[in-house]
Amino acid sequence: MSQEQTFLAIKPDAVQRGLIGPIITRFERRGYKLRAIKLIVPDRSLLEKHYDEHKGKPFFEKLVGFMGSGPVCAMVWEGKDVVKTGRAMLGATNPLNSAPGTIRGDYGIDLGRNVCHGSDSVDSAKYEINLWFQPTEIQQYDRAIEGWIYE
Ligand code: DAT
Ligand code: MG
Repeated sequence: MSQEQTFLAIKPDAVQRGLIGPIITRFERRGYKLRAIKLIVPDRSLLEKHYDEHKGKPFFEKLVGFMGSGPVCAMVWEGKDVVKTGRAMLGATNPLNSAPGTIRGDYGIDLGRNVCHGSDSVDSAKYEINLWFQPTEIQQYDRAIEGWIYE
């Protein structure tokens, strides 16, 4: 079983709206394991690296300004296929196109307030986890319920 990891960040809008708990609960209930979590106001240098692929696009400055406007809840989640499943749980980038039942589809309306970030590939997850977390901030632990989640 491949126990991959993904990087999730609950964005400043969702932190302000009290959505940290509901978002974490969805991943916990699904069976995924929380490996790291912290509240952080990301500085410009971190955000430029995080959103490197969008540098030069018309929305880049607004995006970086928004993401640095307050605390973000940064997390590492682990489990089978968690990168792809995490993206499915988030929904489409634009909340108006996100199906009900997804995080963005249940909690968001505007593109620039789309609640939560999730890595889009295993490679970008590795890059983002390394960018946002020190190795000592990522916890290794066993869960007694593992056999009730995975066959
Ligand atoms: P995602 O967050 O689903 O991976 P993305 O990587 O394409 O989406 O874009 C990063 C963020 O930038 C996205 O969550 C919201 C914002 N964004 C994307 N496209 C945009 C656009 N056309 N106008 C304004 N903001 C945009
Ligand atoms: Mg993206």
